Amino acid sequence: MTSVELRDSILHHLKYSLGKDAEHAVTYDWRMALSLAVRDRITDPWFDATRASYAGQHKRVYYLSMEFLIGRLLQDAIVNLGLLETAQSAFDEIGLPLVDVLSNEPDAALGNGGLGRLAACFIESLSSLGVPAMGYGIRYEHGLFKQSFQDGKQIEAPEDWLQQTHAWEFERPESTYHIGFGGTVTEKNGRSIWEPEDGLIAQAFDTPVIGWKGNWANTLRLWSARPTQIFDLDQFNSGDYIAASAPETLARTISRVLYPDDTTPQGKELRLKQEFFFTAASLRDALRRFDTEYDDLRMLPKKVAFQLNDTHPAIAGPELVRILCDERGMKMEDAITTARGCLAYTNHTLLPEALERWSVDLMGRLLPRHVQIIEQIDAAHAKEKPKRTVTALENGEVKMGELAFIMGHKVNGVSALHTDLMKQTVFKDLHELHPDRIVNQTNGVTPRRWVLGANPRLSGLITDVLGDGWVADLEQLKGLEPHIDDAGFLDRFAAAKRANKTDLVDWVKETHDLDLDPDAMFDVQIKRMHEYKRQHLNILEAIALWQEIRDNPTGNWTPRVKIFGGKAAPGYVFAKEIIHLINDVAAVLNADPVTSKYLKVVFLPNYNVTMAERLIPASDLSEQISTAGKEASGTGNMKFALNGAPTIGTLDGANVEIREHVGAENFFLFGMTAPEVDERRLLGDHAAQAIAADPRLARALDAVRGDVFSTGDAGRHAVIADNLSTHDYFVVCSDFTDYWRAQREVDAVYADQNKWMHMAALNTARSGWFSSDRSMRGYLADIWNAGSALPEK
Ligand code: 6GP
Repeated sequence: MTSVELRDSILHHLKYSLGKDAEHAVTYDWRMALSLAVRDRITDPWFDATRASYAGQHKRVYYLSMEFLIGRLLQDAIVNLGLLETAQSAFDEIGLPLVDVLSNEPDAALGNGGLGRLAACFIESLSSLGVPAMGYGIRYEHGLFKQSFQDGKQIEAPEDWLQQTHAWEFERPESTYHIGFGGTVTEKNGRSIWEPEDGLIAQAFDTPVIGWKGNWANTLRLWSARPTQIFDLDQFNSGDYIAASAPETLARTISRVLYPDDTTPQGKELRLKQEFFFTAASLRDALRRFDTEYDDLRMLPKKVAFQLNDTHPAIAGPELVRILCDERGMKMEDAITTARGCLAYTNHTLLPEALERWSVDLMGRLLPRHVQIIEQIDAAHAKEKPKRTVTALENGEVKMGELAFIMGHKVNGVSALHTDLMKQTVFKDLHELHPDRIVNQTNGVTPRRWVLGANPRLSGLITDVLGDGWVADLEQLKGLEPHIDDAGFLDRFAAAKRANKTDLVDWVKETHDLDLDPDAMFDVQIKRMHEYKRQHLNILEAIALWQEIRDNPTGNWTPRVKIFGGKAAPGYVFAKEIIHLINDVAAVLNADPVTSKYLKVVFLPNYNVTMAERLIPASDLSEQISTAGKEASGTGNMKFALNGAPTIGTLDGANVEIREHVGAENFFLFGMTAPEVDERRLLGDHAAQAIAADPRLARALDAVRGDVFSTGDAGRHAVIADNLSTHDYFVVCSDFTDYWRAQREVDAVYADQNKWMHMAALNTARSGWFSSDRSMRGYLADIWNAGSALPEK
């Protein structure tokens, strides 16, 4: 497509789809027109992919996920279609900067963090690999809340991405399913029949997801809830307008808002309804597609794979059994075996509080038949493993992790360490019963969005050296290694980083009126706020460093900017305290005339996918400092390494594998290992011991406890100091001293820019394994037994 053709298509959509004339069009109109013009280019490959999937009778992969943290889609689509330069020239002619148009798009935040972003990377990779696949989720009206700060405290406001038309989606008024709740189960001719009392309609909205080079496109199908009946006309006529629209309001509530909890579920009825709602609709939809092609249900495991993204869709097990058995007449045991053949489960966290459990009372009220079926699943499992069994139903609760495990033919962890820990801890008993069921699939990230799209400068350099094959085959980045010492390579590498940093500096100045020095080290921790991720360890180190610089202001300090970004779940009080502390510390440090040229702290509000795309290419140091054993994998860690930011980190999650790939000498390791953490906790006074042994730590904690960072409100951060000095479950104090040491090592290397850039470049060259294409190939081979529908090249 030429830029003239694209321009004409944009102008056509501006006029005929948006009803605007160019003279009066605002950025929003141009962005919509460009999106529609680009969407047109996706439609043919999308249809072709659908046809090819049917024609080849390929096995289909269905990725069931409560969250898809897709972010902005326009640039991604343009990049994958190879239209970036074309779009650039089209807008040069129109007379508008393309960046302004692209940044007009809202950031679709239909997820909380890692789990949701992973789903988005996976869907893109499946398209790039040409695998017939579909993502199924919920079309939340309101995504993750917007975060702002008032006096340093987090304020939440509703997110509103659907206020504007969503340019990418196609509404499917014909693709609807009735989803029931409640009611009774009756027996007729030996069959159980569930007669729900209430119900609502799930309606599909499709977003095409185009793969690299536009060769294949899959669908992200999101369900929206609507009532079976719009409103009660009698009530309306009698004047009771509110009661008349009650059923509508109730139904729509189901897809109204994303639960803002990351890794800690809330046992709320609405949440269970959301889970059943999207899972049941997705299963029905997939079975309808299967029925158009095959007439033998026993073919199901050969032709259909359902991946459960954590336990949120785990009700898929009993629901699929119910359909096969009650509705399609399969024998219960066959139904269980058939369902298991299709289902697999990914676990994303070992935090005990994160494992979903529903009271049997609640589930029985909403899904009476499913509780019966879960009992039968347990009974069948006990029969299969008569010696010693583990059940999903226990003590009046349904344990969704156990249910997903028992109903999945494979269960996977998301990094090597996490998978091992799964076997030793949460699923120890089940693993002993089914030693072949647990497999590892280390996470990955899509290079299209996280390198090519987000970091055009670095990508340009890589492509100059290697050609563009690396984009679809990220391990080719290894080919950079022999060039690192070529004349000019490191200079170009450093220049790209420097220019990215300058862009960030300009943006921070413009949006937050803060002055940052692009020569300072940009030390970045961006992720959800959680005690296990230990943002408080990071800020304690900043405080200690500040105190030390004040003691010795003429010392040879390496200038640093500590950048934070991340949201706390609205109900997670302690995480919000940490945000407050970081903001208060920032205010004091940044105003200090003596130290601020060496050390600044910035907490950027409303961290989201778009901000990550801006920050990661401009980062020097990646903070991955979770308590060992707690971060299942991490995926931000991979994005930083790929973009040439070495890690300071613990041996946790995928950090372990990143360190193996980039080399121990290119990774700043500190802290206890997972077994050491467990052992340390056995000491009742581990925090007190650590504080007594390290005067720096003691002094930093004193500053937190006192009024150094709480002008006019002395003691407002004492909760944090007290928590850390007493039980300190996440062993912040015990890891502090080694963290401090590793940070000083970072300073020393950074002071030698040649050495630093060498290390940074090696991080890029050796991180190609962390592509989500590699993850997807692993799932295809080890879990789904499926493959690409594209002809081999
Ligand atoms: C996250 C894990 O915390 C993170 O370590 C991992 O990289 C990511 O999943 C993708 O696997 N877990 C969640 O976001 C979550 O909500 C229930 O788990």
